[in-house]
Amino acid sequence: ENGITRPKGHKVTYHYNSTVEDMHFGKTHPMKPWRLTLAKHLILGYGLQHTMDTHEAVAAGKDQVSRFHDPHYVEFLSQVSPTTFDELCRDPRFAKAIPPKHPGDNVDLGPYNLSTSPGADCPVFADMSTYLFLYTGATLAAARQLVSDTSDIAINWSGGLHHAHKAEASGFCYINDIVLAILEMLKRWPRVLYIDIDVHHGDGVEEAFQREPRVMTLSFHRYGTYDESQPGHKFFPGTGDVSDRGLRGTIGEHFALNVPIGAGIDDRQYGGLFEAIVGRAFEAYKPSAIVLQCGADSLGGDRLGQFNLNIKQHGECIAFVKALGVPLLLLGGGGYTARNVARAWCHETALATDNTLPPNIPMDLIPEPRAFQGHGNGNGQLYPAFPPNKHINECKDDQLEMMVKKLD
Ligand code: ZLM
Ligand code: CA
Ligand code: ZN
Repeated sequence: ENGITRPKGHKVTYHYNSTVEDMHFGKTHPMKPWRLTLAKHLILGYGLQHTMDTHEAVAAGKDQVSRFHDPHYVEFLSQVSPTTFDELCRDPRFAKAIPPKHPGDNVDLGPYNLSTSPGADCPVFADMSTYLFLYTGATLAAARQLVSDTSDIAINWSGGLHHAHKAEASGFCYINDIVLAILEMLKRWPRVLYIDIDVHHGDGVEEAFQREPRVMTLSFHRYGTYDESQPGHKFFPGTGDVSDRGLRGTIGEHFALNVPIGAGIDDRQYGGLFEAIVGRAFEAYKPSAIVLQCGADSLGGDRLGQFNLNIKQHGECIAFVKALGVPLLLLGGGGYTARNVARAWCHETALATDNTLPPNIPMDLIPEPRAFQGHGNGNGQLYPAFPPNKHINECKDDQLEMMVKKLD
């Protein structure tokens, strides 16, 4: 009755778990799983659940996670909590994973870059194991859905945690669900293209497949000096220069692409880069399936990001990839201004199901509108005008053009 319909000709599945949404990394930690509740409530408010099959995720098994991660690390993650952490640190099996302390470190790091200090990027928090194995379970279920042809587009907004390494947590990421999903997809398909529009470099995924020509990784990200007052301090994680093209001297060389970008890039510049590069990569590589990490920290007004994209352009990236017509796994990732993350991922769920949403949020349809009113200036608009990030626009058109040529 509100014009929301099922897509014709393709099927979408939505993978979620409410337990994941209730987790807390710590009071002021930028990663807020409740942004997923905001997104879900917007999606339900518009009635998009009727346009796709929804699947409640079950936890991934340790054996599944060990297909990429070190089994000791997986064991540690399966047992860790604020109460077991100290005891696990004394366990000789994990002792060698504790990094040496550098003078000036302001947080104590335990094994695998985990820490109970509140200021850590990868804190140990209550029910953390449950959280980790559930978001991973959701991504694996989504990947299996594509592999078995029971879905054409599978969505898990709680996944996309691209920084996790084989035996190390990094940048709010503990289990690399993306790598595990791609491994699942390689059981059926010869080539998988991974595209990453999170504002940070997708280093964990790139590293995992740096010797693997069956996976092409392509990340767009902020790269370079973080701000003028701190010369030498690089935007996290500091990798992903244009010259970084996969491991030299292996058959994986040339199957990684990186698009390092200055602060303040706008919609027109980003859209031009994205369509030129993704279009050429698709033509040349001919992937059988695509995994798209849709990190929403590339939006303007993000608490950590430095780009100035509007939801419209962020969504156009998703629409462009969808139009390529191969099985597609849509994952979340970063995104630190929660109300904008919810707006973006709701809009992108609508795009996946061929729906167009009205610009005003129908507040009466949202199960708990209080959730929107309570956080920030919820102005009832799905596509608000962003406060641009304060950064000077470092992006010059001629430099961006040069990059497209360099990548050719
Ligand atoms: N310090 N609290 C993106 C991952 C970005 C490394 C500098 C820790 C923060 C940040 C943590 C509560 C994705 C770095 C930062 C402070 C060494 C990063 C806890 C604020 C807080 O208030 C905070 C006390 C914390 C962390 C800011 N960390 C901002 N940027 C990055 C990691 C993840 O979006 O790509 C995918 C989900 N880390 O810059 C430091 C160098 C640790
Ligand atoms: Ca990226
Ligand atoms: Zn990010």
